[in-house]
Amino acid sequence: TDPTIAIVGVTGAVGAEFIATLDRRNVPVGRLKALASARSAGQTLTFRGQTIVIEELTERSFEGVDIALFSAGSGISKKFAPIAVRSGAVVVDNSSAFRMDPNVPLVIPEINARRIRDHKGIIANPNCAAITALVPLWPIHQKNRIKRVIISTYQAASGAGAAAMDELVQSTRASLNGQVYAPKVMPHPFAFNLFSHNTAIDPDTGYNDEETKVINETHKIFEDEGIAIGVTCVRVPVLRAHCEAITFECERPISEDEVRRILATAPGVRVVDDRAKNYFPMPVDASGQDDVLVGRIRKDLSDPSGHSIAMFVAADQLLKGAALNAVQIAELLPERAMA
Ligand code: 11C
Repeated sequence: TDPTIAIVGVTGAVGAEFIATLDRRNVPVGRLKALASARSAGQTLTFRGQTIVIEELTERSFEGVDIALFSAGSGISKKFAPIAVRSGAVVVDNSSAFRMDPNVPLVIPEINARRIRDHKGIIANPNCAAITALVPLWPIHQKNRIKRVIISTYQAASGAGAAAMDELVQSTRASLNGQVYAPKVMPHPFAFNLFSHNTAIDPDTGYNDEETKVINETHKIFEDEGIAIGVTCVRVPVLRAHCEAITFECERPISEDEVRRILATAPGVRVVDDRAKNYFPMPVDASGQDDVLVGRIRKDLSDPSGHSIAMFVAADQLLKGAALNAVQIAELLPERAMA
C-alpha cells in the first residue's frame, strides 16, 4: 500500500506547497493527514479530489504515519518530530531545529542524496538561502574546489511565512492609498523598502542568525569546513523568490565559459544569462519554478588571477527553498519504496 503522509503546518505558506507538490509530482499517497494548530482544526482542504479535514496536531497524530513533512517552526519540530519518530514515522523537517545535529542528515538531493540513508528518523531540509546558493555552487565545487564565497541575499517575504506575504501586499496597498501602515509581522516597513534580515544579530560578531545558518549549513552539506564564507542577508519587498549575488573563488583558475558549461547540465539549475537582452534571473520568473535560475555569469574583476567568478541567482523560496526539496527527499526514502 502507498504510504500515509502527514503534513505538519498544513495551513502555512510551505504547507500549501507541500500539498501542491505531492500532487503535481504524482507522489504515491495512501492517506494524507493534514495537521495544524487547534485554531485551524475542522477546516478542510482538497487533495486529489478528496476533501481532507484538518486535524489538531497532538502527541497521537502520528499513529500509522509513514512519512511526516514538518513546516511549523522550530518549536513545533523540537517537540513533535521525536514523537513522530517514536510512532514509526520518518520526519523530513523544514525547520532549523535539527539541521546541525550530527545525527541528522542535512540534504539537498542534487548534492548529497546519499546521506538520506544515514537517517535515524529525522532528515533536515536546509535553509532556503543556503539551498538557493548551493544547488549551482556544488557542480562547480566538484570540478574545481571553491575555497571562498561571498553571498548577498535579496530574500522574499515568503521566507517569513504567509503572514509576512500578506503584510507586503497590505502595506503596499496602504502606501499607494496614502495611508499609514504600522508593521505587524516584520520589524520594519516592507512596502518600497528593504531591511537587514529579521533574525537576531549576534552582538559580538554582527552576523544575524540567517547568515550564520548559511555558513554552517554550507560547511555541513558540502562536507568541507574549509570554505571561507562571507554573507549578508537582506529582506526585499518580493513575494516568493529569493535572489542572491554570489562571488566565488576556486582553487585553480576558472573561466566564465567553463562555469556556463558546468551549469548547463547541472541538475536543478537553469541558466538565464542573455546579455544582449539584459535578461537575467528575476523573482517573477523563478516563482512557481523548480529550478534555481543562474545568470550574470562573469569574471570577478576584483581577482585578476582568474580564480573568481560572479553570478546572480533566483529560486522559488517556497518550492526549491522548502516544499519541493522536502518532497524530493521524501521521494528518495527507502521507507517509501518498502511501503
Ligand atoms: C527567510 N530563510 O527567508 C528564511 C526562512 O532557517 O528555515 C527559513 C528559515 C529557516 O527568512
